[in-house]
Amino acid sequence: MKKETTMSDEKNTAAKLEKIKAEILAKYPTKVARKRAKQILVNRKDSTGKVPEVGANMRTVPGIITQRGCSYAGCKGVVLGPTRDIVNITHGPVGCAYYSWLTRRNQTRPESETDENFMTYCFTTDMQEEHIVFGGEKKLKQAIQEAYDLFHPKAISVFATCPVGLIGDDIHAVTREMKEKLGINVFAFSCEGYKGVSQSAGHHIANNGIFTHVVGLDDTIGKGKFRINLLGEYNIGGDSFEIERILDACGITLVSTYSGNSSIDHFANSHTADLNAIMCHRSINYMAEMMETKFGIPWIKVNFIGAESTAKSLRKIAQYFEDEELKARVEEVIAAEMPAVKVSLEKVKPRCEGKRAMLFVGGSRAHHYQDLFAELGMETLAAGYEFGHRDDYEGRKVLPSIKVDADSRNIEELHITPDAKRYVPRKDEESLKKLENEGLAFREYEGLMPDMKENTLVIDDISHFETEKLIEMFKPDIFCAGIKEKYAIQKSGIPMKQLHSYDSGGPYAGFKGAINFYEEIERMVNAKVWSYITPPWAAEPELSANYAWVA
Ligand code: CFM
Repeated sequence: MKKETTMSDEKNTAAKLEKIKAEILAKYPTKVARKRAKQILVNRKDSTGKVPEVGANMRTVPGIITQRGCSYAGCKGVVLGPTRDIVNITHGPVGCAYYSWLTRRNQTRPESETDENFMTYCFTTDMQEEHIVFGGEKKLKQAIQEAYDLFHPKAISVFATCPVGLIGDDIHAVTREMKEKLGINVFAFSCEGYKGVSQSAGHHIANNGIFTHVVGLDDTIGKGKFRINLLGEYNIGGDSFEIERILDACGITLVSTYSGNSSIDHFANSHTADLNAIMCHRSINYMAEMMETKFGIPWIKVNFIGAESTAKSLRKIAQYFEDEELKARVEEVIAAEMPAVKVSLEKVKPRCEGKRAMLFVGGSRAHHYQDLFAELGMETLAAGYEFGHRDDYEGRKVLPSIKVDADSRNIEELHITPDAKRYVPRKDEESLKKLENEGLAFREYEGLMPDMKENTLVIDDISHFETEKLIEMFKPDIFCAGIKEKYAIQKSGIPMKQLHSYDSGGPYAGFKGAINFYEEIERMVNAKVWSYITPPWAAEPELSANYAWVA
């Protein structure tokens, strides 16, 4: 029989979590502990329903092993990486290009045999010491010319790595010159790795660059009565393919996805859509805002992770278009898809119910995947983002109170105004108000914390040490994070699921994706294999080695 939780139980849990937090902080020097204290919170609403303020988007203390990546990774890898027909050149040392080459499992499907796919290539200027000393602009020009001669792409983009910013190569002047010379779209991103405090800065820089150089170049209004863009969906493990299948079945036309399974032509035309549906708020909310201001396209938040969440998101889109036929079609699709979901859940839920998960991923998945675990009857004990901002945790209502620090001020904010000819509000304020009164929220994202159960732990930018501590103290049934954490967690005897690359699995979005996820998690949380492992540090707490010096 399920035990009912009483008020005093909850107080006990809260006190226990505060104690765990204190234990973790006790290991840090005072200054570091003070900073981390703002980033490690017990999730609790006050009497007005407000969640506590979280310290987020702050610099990681040097020496702490963080999960975070860099600005270049966010710009080149995350936002531009999944677009198949732009030649993306990394201007920098070869390592930056090599280690960001196809590591994210984003898939693509060219529409025809003549449609290019450059994603399998690794383009780089391979800077050497002489370019660092004497400048790399000449080398960059040569690289752009060479890429053009070999591939004749529609567009070439250039991404700055740390040394490029340090030596001051003017990559924008080079791309302007080459754009004129070659007659194709050539543009650059000043996304040096050190900009901002994480890959989040790179997302913003990527949004600004695509908006400035690509969006709005093609005004052709395509076919379809219900035309939307899907923002912040990157087709990891084929997620976009599943979402496309569902939207298609509903009769909803996808003008562009940012940027899973996308082409530069989709971006160029995306300002003709009538709605922006945002999956990953963190990486792409800037684009939604700019498109609304310049072209009049409203945006709503959606989530296609989880079968119920998918159904809810489809209903939201149908509600926006205020079309009875579309609403009926969406209900038909949901009704056709749900039986298989139910069959799967009936099979796996009894073996998952009550198990406990921890999720520490990026800037949206630590929230979205809680829905999938909830569908399995599993509890999320602790969660957090690598690089989310306060609005991702607490909701967009806190935006006006976020202090802009020097690191954020470093990232350009574009000042967008309505387009003189092409600004067409898709709905007037009155219709938006009416829809809002009917429960459809525009320009709104509630954040991870209000949705998460109270008396759970929320940790921003979790460190390796904290990860180990959580595992030791809670022994969760599954831990979700990335490749850097994977093996240490498994060696601790806990099943580990990568929620960035999905290991080799997926898709997990949409209805079919949900079934894939249920079945995989059921296998993982019931597999005993990890508990049989004796980690190397249990047998030999300190590894020793001798330095060998060969003269
Ligand atoms: Fe958005 Fe992403 Fe994520 Fe992200 Fe990422 Fe990713 Fe991610 Mo890895 S854009 S914030 S920068 S949903 S690569 S597809 S999985 S950290 S939670």
